[in-house]
Amino acid sequence: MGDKCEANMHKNVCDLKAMVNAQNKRIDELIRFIKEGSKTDIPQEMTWCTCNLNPYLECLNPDILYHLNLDTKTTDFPKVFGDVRFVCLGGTGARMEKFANFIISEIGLKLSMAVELRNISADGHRYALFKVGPVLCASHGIGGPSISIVLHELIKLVHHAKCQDPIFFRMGTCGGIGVEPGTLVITSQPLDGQLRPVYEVVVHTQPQLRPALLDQALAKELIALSNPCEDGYDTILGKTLCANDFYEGQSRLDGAFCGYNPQKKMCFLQQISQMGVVNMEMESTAFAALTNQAGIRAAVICVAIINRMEGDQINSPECVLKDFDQRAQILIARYMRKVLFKCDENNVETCHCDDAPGCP
Ligand code: R2B
Repeated sequence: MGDKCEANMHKNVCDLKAMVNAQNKRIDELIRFIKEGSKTDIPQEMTWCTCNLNPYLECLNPDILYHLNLDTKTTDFPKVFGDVRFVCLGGTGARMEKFANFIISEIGLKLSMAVELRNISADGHRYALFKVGPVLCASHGIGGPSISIVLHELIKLVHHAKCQDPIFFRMGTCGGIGVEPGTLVITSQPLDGQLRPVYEVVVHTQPQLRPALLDQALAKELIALSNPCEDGYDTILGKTLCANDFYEGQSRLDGAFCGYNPQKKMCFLQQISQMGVVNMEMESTAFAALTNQAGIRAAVICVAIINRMEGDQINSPECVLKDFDQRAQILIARYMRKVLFKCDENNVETCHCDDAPGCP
């Protein structure tokens, strides 16, 4: 390793230490926010800045994004991915392929781009990745570890590609807490299983708590784009409990094991509901923490497929679940049209969108 690289690294390690101290301060602020509820605003600092990233990245030549089956030697990142404005993640490859096809027509891409739709990461055999114009669509699997891996690589991808202020979305399904199935939930604050607004990463045996913060302005913009009367369903903003498990971690009574009774379960659900938790899923803290660390604006939008106050098993018919699945996609497409074509569909006056399909 050259002297210059070593000196750079030393400086970057100092910067990183300063960043960790700043993050610890922010975690204290956040814990205060959670205790005081909505009396205070969530502290916000959002700027996409590659200076927050791993200082050792610059010394990698090539950088291999192993799980996405991409590397900086054989792919010209700025050329292939430089135009990416939105990175959308969802659990399965099938959902993301469907979303990629949907977005083609929603943002009016030419047919030739649709013909070229292919899973860029197919040979990695882990995640799916599709690119449709300025939109990247990636699958993330289930849980924090799975989404964390793909996010590390997607953040490096947008960094190597020199993307300008990319916005990240996670779309998915969730259990509603006192919320009717079909309701679209936008997360204001993800909480971990201990109800902390953080994502815990164990580094060298030591737990590090990373602030799990999402962009509040983006969440509000998304809510403003919903239209309950026309949509036929509600879109709400609330806290999300992010569990590390689908069964006991979410107080279900239908797992292979269960060490509590129905009263304990209901008591827990009531407790989190009173704290403002409206849904449960399994990726939001990791997603919020990693995007926040990179200074990337991000939002989590999940459709409730069950009201957990009423049961544990998901027994809605396939066609109902399919309809639910589209709801986050529709809202994200509206947001993209607004950004790409300066088109606010709830406010015809501000619409300058000759090319925009479906705009008034
Ligand atoms: C919602 O659904 C999945 C579990 O079935 C998980 O990814 C989540 O967050």
